[in-house]
Amino acid sequence: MTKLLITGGAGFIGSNFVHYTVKNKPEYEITVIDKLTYAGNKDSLATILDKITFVEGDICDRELMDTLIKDTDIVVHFAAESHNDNSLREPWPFVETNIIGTYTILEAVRAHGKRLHHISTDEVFGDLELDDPNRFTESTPYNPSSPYSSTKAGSDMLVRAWIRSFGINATISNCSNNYGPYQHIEKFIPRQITNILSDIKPKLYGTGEQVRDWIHVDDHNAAVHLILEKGTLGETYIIGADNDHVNNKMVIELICELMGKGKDWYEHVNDRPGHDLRYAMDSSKLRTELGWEPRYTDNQTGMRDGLLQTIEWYTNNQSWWKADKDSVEASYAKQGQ
Ligand code: NAD
Ligand code: TDX
Repeated sequence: MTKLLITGGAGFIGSNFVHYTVKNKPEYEITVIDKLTYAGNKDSLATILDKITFVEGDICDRELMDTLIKDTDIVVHFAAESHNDNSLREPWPFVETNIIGTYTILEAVRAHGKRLHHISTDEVFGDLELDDPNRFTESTPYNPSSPYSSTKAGSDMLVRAWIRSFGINATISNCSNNYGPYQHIEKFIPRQITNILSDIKPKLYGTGEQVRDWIHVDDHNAAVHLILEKGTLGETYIIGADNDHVNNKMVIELICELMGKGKDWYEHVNDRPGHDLRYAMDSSKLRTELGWEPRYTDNQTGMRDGLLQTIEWYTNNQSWWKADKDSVEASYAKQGQ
């Protein structure tokens, strides 16, 4: 058995990764380390808690991370503060977890000679103009806009430096916007689905012309496993499902339609300050070198099947999100959002 330490495994992508690994990769013995911040939820792992070891703790805790990493083979590092809107209200937790937390993991990985895969985002590249046909590649220069994306860029730079200066065995992936089950309802897609389920109109920031290159979380996690199995050490891989023709307005209209509402049953609210316009990812390296393909695709928006599955999950799992709904909406209402 290979020992896998998953940081942030009670969060959205991390918990889906743990489910995916338990189901499809029996060769791994899994330990999750998670601080259980407002974004972490142990209930997301409830059905598989007997198949994993769960440690509640902080990735900034040097002693804890040293002990855990000494006793593992591979670290997959998802833990982060992840929400742009929160980073505009209170940046410090982003600096602490994303930068100091990643540094702490890197030092333990270096001390014990372990393999690391670092999970990152397309937002490190900044944004493109709405009419720019270019896509981000592995060699696009970093140009982050928000406190969130700048701390993710900082964490990627630390990993790159530890690879070059200390020769650690690490890979990095930068993925576009994920959607799927277990995503916190502060985020765009689950916020709108749970709004409709709560009889609240969905909320579109500004004009809704902004483009996010959406990918289903299982497609992201399948790519991460492929990188662990076949990726070249020291390399960065872009992960994206070619949905850069879909803007926020189209997504909100599709959610309204799929949930039986008129396609205009939403309202415009205040825009996000510094709102990135367009993200678009060129994942050819991952596709040609490692043979990855997304499974959630279709001819219309590339999202219909994945959104239907996600809507069904939020409809059938209301106890997972209901308790947070009022406070999330109250906090957005203060910003006119
Ligand atoms: P999330 O906010 O849903 O989950 C983050 C998890 O990390 C939570 O369980 C939280 O409790 C935990 N955590 C936070 N601070 C911690 C700390 N100091 N110590 C230990 N655990 C801590 O985030 P997500 O959307 O699942 O994102 C996971 C990773 O993927 C992040 O690194 C993010 O930057 C990256 N990413 C996210 C997306 C996306 O669309 N959500 C896209 C690309 C990359
Ligand atoms: O209510 C909303 N209405 C709205 O129009 C919310 C919450 C968002 N939006 C817009 C803002 C963005 O253009 O939808 C888009 C997506 O917003 P978020 O879900 O907040 O995601 P984003 O800011 O794009 O960042 C996400 O993808 C990249 C993740 O949160 C990051 O962790 C990841 O790195």
